Amino acid sequence: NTRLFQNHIVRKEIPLEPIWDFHTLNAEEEKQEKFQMIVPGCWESNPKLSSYKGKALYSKKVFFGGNVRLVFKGVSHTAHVYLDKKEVSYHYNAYTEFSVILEDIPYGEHLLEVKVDNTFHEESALHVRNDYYSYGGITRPVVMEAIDDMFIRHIHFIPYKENGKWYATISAFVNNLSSEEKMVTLKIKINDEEVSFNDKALPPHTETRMENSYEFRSAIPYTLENPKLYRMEAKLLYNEKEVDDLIDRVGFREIKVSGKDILINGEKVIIKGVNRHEDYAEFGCAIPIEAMYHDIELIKSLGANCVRTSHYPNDERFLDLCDENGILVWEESHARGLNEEQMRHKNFEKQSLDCIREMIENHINHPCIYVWGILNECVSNTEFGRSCYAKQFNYIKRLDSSRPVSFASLEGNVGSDLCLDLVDIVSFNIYPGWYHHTPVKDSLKNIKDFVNRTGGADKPLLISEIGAGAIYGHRSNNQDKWTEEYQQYALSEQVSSILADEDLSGVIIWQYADCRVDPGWFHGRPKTQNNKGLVDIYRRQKLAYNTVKEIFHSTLY
Ligand code: ADA
Repeated sequence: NTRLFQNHIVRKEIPLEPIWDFHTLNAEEEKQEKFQMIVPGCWESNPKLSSYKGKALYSKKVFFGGNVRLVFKGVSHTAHVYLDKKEVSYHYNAYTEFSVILEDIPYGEHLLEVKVDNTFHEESALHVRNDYYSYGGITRPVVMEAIDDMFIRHIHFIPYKENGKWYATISAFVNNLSSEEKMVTLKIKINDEEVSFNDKALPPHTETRMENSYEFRSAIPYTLENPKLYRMEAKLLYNEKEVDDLIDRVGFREIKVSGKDILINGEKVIIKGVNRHEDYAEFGCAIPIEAMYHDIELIKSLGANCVRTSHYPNDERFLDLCDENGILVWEESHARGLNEEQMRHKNFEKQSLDCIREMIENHINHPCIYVWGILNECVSNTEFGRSCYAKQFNYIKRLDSSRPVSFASLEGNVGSDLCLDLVDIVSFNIYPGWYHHTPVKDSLKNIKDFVNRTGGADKPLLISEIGAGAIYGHRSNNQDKWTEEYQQYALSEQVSSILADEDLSGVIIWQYADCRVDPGWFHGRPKTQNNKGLVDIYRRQKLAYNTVKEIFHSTLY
């Protein structure tokens, strides 16, 4: 399943069994060794391929015909899709969904193939050797759906409050694949209220957008304490017959910033969060739902109210879990630590904007998402860098102006950052007590003094990363780095200083769990992992987990 609830009653799914044929490919793209591979999954989960960087071919015979929508929730990280040996789709980036419409396919057996590449090839601007691992494979779910000539691609729902009443702007994106104009009616039901777009003409071979705002009288707001979700069911009718449907979940809540506060439904919230990579011991980035759920339980038990999806959009099932559990999500477009030369890569702009569009178009309805983030620790202190940040923020606001935007700036940019006027929330990643020994309070003062002299003054200020490394089980009382004791001490200082500072809107700890990193980082990353997790890659709790838990639980809000 791609989601944690039923998405269709009318539209039918064509089952795809999870085991695919799989071949590694050589440089000439000739088939090499054969395996069977589970989808979704990372090929690194196969002991023979645990460090395989290269190309591979997934193949599967499927019986179907007619019009079909084939959806890939994530292929890591470059994909070419073929039907009966003909290329039907290309997609770059592991962390966003893409789909292809196959029209008028004759009924019978067809060969579906996906060529996957996880190398840092020259077309790749965002997947580069980094402080996390770019896994290989069809790493998120795949679905095949039989569709009519007319189908609903998205229903976007943006709630807002006016004069004490709840409204929502609903935008529907409906496609007509046929060569004739079609008159349709779209009915959207939320709880016991129904709204509709009646007798709309869909021109041939195009997507039609319909939009309107409605009042919802019986709406119960979505809060962190009571994350009330509503089922939103859209049905498309042609000649009074139901030809397609789409079911999603929505919530009534508003995120605003006012002065230095972040407000949810008008109430100030203090962020107590964790950064999370999608990485879990032997599963790599293809985390099974049971393990995702375990993360949610550990994060809730920590007393955290936020996850930052560092540094890319997440599997939508994890967002579904956050929606259900009232956990705020800073969802981030893909990029980490790119220098100016990397940002001048010929594909950087297109790949970044594609990632932003795919993230927002697919995730806009999640009430848990309270910030759209971009470009973690990239060059926000040069004119060229600023032009990239500005372009991406403009693009986000065009796609969704209902949420604040931010980016995590580098501690080294205190004094030189040029982009703080572009955001709604100012955020800095800092490592006092780890990479340097300025006392935490002095580090915070330096940031505040600087921010107050920029376009970021009078905006909420978040510490989007802070932390220290520890190797699970490495215990000693000598206060040496990499011991669990030292990490516990450092985090206790860091987190309590931030939460005691009334000028700050909160903290997002680096990081929830240890993660694998690119081998090029081995020298500062024992075990080739980023060891700053509160839990290790198997989710075993380090001493710091309990210390942070105590601090989070004793901080109100
Ligand atoms: C940065 C970066 C993280 C991680 C962290 C660290 O702030 O955003 O991805 O690399 O530093 O562990 O040093």
